[in-house]
Amino acid sequence: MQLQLPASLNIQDFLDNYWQKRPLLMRNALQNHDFSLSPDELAGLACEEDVESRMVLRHDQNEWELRHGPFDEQAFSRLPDQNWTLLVQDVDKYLPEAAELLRAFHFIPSWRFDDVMISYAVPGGSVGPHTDTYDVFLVQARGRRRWQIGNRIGNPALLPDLPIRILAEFEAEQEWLLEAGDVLYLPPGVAHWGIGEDGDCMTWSVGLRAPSTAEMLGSYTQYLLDQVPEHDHYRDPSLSPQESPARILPQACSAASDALDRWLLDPDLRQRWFGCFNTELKEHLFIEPRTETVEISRIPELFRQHRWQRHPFSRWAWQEGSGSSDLYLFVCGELFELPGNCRSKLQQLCDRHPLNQDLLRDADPAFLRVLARLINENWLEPCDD
Ligand SMILES: [Mn+2]
Repeated sequence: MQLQLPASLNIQDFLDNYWQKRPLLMRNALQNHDFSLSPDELAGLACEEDVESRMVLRHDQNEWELRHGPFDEQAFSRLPDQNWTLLVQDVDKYLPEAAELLRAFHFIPSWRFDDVMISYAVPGGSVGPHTDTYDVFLVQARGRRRWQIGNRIGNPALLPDLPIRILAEFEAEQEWLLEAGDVLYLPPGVAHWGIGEDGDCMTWSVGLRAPSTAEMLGSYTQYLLDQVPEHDHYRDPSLSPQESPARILPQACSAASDALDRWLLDPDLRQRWFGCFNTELKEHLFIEPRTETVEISRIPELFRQHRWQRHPFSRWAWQEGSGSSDLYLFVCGELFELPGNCRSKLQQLCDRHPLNQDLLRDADPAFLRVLARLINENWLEPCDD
């Protein structure tokens, strides 16, 4: 299943002219997807311990309440008829039909996706006008939601003393009523406000990952700390007696920056870090390794017995290597190095669903060794369908 862009637009046009630039409303863009998940089933998910969920209630003009899940059944029985919404994060990790939705957006690199968040809203229900720092595809799955969008704003003023980020000022520049199957794309920073219109309004939000530069710097320096040997220390440039012993000469500064740059600017380290960083799991998502480990010799048998899939929590990416190996595979924050003849296998492993015995045909032993690790970590698992 694929996203149906408006007839006048091909994928390249979309990427050139809209992606990260301007909003686009796509009517009937996802007609055949399985959106049968009911509000009750969503509420059921919101009651589960490991699932991240929240509820937003609007009591008055500027009075908003945020409740955190997990919820119990009682929490749902005492809600008003209007002005509240339930949001459940990471539904793609739990429901195959939500994971399937991500594949409709195959034209965006898969490691850029964060999650599918599903929201249910009663009439008037919303999280208020706000901006996000990432791209989002808002997919109307059931019922109708009224979307208003405003300007793209850099650093907007927020209403004070609220548990959620709501814009102090919001002026709608465009307004649409989305019906089931319609998709609204929003780039980062566009003010938006989506309000439930009917009693059965469900929106599936496909959210991208956009780490802040501060977050990346923090992660990269942390990564470097594990690489830099302890015996690497500051060393003086050639010294001469100084008129003022307290003065820091430019040569001394350069010596320090050179020492830092050797690590900060190392292209191979940056490349390795970027792949690991982008495939790290969110903290609350944990994949339990297999209790009984699998040897390489058993892999053919396991692939005869089952088809396989990447664990729904797991994150995958690959790159041409720039250091000791031709290819780098990144899974859940870990790097695996492979020789160049594994390229097409690697691509299958990261992109195909489900995986079958094709994956093993003429595979290099190095590839099979990696497969055994992936199976033992449970990053690859048998798939039931
Ligand atoms: Mn939003």
